[in-house]
Amino acid sequence: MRIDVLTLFPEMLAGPFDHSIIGRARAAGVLEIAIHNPRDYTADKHHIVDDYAYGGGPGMVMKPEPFFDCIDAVRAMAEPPGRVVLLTPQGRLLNHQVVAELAREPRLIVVCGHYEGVDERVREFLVDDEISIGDYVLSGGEPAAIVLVDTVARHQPGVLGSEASLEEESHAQGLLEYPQYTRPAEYRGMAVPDILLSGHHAEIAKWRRRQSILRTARRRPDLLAHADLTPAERRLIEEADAADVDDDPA
Ligand code: 4G0
Repeated sequence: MRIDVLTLFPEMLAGPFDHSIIGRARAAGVLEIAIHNPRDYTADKHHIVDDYAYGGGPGMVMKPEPFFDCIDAVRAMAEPPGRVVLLTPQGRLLNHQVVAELAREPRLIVVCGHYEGVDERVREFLVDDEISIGDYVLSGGEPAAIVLVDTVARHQPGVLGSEASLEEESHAQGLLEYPQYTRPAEYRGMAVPDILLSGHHAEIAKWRRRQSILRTARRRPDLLAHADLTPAERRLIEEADAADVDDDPA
């Protein structure tokens, strides 16, 4: 997969794309990332990328020409043309399903906006998809682009340790993850649950499943609507609700 990112602040993206999951995906050759600055595609002496809003009002609006010209040039660099994704608080909310959908694309062109937004003609005639990473406003789209690229990179085959790890992960199953422990077995009087030290793999799997279900019911009941639970597991939630079992502070 190839991802082209358009940003007026390329320095904000260089570091994050060289490390951790994204760095590994690039090193493995399953993800190619190229960063472009629309300012480099301006023709005027001062390389102006923003202007006052028609009709007045506070704040600057990003001009259309640098985006159209930059995307024309970027499209000519590789095939296929690629879906143009704008990161905006007005987009559809990013979740596991949207990530999986985007990760199947052979190429994405990701646009980071700034100021009060971008000229509406960019959105209407250049952008194919508008995505939001959550219901809050950022100073610019760059942090959202890092989130989008990271999540999409994790879905590329061969990026995570094993193919199974993505499927087992939180949200793929529609459930939150179970609690994890490592050594020591007791630390400052805080013990690891006995079951995890027992070596009974079937019992451990049952305990973890139960923890995932109860934790999801407690913290994110909205996720349970789409979770694949047996009737017995649905009853478990009702019993837990009644008895208030579970020592989760959340
Ligand atoms: C476009 C994304 C870009 C329009 C970008 C702001 C939050 C997100 C930006 C605006 C962003 C998100 C209309 C304010 C840049 N903030 N939630 N800021 N407007 O994904």
